[in-house]
Amino acid sequence: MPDVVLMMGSDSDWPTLEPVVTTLRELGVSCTARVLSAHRTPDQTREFVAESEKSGTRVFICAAGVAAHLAGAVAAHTARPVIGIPVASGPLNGFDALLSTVQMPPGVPVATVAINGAVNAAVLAAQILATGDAELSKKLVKWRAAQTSKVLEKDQRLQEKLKHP
Ligand code: RP5
Repeated sequence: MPDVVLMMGSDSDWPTLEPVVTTLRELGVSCTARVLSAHRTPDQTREFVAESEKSGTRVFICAAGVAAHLAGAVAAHTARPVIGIPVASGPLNGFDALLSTVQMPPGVPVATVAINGAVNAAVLAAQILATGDAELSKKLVKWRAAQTSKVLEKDQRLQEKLKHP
């Protein structure tokens, strides 16, 4: 089993979550993705968490919309870090999922990123793994430096536009 597993409540969440996989791949972190729901497939969800933990998964990323209990349900079954992504689906645009994901009782944490925060979930997972992996730590520093360069280039382009309107 890869270091990171991404679990999502529905395949309708996938377009929002694809950047989790692309970002982890950019960083060279092994990952897989599954559709498993806390409400619709509770037994399979519990079994998958136990199986993943046994075979070496180190971080779980769980994403769901509306009454989003997937991350909390997974956190109830593992002591490995769980990152929650509230997904904006349904009439409340993710506010419901945000509260369902973030408001965990003391003792069962879910590290919740922003609504639809796929990239940050991937980066956070990599940062957790990098605490024990010097190579990955270097890759993360490079990835952040590339991000800095992109912003500086954008600023440069804006300055040029302002000079020559
Ligand atoms: C949640 O319900 C899923 O995570 C998804 O965001 C939402 C809608 O699911 P579908 O009806 O599209 O399967 O459990």
